[in-house]
Amino acid sequence: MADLNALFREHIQIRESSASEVLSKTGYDCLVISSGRPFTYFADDNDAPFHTVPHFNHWCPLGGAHHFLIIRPGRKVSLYRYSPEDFWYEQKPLGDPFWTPFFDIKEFSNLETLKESLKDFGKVAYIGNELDFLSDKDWAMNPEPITKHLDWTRSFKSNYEIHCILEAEKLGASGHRASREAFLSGASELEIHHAFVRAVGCTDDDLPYTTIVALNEKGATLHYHGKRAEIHKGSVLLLDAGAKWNGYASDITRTHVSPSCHERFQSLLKGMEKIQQDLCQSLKPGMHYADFHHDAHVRIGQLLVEQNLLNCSMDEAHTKGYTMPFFPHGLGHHLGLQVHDVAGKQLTPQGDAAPQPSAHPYLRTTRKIEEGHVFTVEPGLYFIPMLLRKYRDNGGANIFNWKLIDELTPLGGIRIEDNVLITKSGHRNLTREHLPN
Ligand SMILES: [Mn+2]
Repeated sequence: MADLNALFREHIQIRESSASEVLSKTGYDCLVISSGRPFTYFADDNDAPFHTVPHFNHWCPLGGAHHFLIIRPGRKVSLYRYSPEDFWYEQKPLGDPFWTPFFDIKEFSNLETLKESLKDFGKVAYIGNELDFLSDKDWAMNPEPITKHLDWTRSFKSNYEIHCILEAEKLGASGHRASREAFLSGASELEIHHAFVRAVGCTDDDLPYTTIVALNEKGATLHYHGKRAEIHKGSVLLLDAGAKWNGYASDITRTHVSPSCHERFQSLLKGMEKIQQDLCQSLKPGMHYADFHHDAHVRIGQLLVEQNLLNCSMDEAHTKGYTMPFFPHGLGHHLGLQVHDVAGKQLTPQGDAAPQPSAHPYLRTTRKIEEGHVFTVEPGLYFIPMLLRKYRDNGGANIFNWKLIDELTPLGGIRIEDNVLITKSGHRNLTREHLPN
């Protein structure tokens, strides 16, 4: 069992020294970060499931609204914890979690009293969404030089964060194993989803994102959120589902086939599994994510030619863009407190944007790959009628094997996704440590 206390000590020290640096560079005395206020649906008295402001979670795993962190160079971080007496909603006691020794904790049962105590901090930079509540403060609200710097630091994961992501991988892996079994026994999308959350041991609100449980043709809708209860015994399951641990997410996709699935689709799946593993194996610091993404197109083009879906040379498959309708999304994105984590397109701590390759507008990660990054590697191959139509209508008639494409379209598509940590000399596949295949 990892020593969480020691891991967190190192994590908070990194946060403190980088906060001191940016505060002194930008001329602020104090950084205040709030955990956030709940979001209430329009014309309703129902709140959306509460998501803590990720900047807050980067410093402190505490859940719940209206807490404040006060960060001043050279001083222990203060946590003003909001804990009202309440008989409508459960207010859990703080208890004694591993992270409490690193904060000066003050409890407040009243928000106005808490606000009155937020004073004498000098020049304050505030991060959070309690802008109305704090409107009488003369603080700088979410100043970009600070938020960009904090986003940048979030893209280099500490050992504590890697530990949290690994725990999220372990939970996600158990969900994937249970879901695979459910699929092979003929379960519906809804039943497979239930198998996933039961194995993870959580509710839907605790998941890092809505599960994508797609049987057959639904795999070709990239963010399919339906849960059909009436369709059983699918030929293909595309399951994109992750778990959360202490605020950190895993984001895992597997594609499974039934034994009676179309043979060519099974060969494509084997091919994509190899491509995904080869792509992961090639990772090391210094590469550019856009080149990595391009490499995926080259390999998928080769597979499409080998499997007789494209009648052209392997070079033409990607240089002429014939892979685009089959693989229309980005190869991956940074991962951490957010599933699509921040700073994937950031070139500097100041916030300059990395150029977006014009051929790949959906790529969420366009910067150089560096030690400490955690991101997803998720190549896909889909049969999406809407994207294939334009090739069918003009010119592509001889290049694309429409007979085979039409046979495979009812099977949707393939995506395989792991979460990878970039190390000093290479990489570590965090997902495969818990879900080997
Ligand atoms: Mn993903």
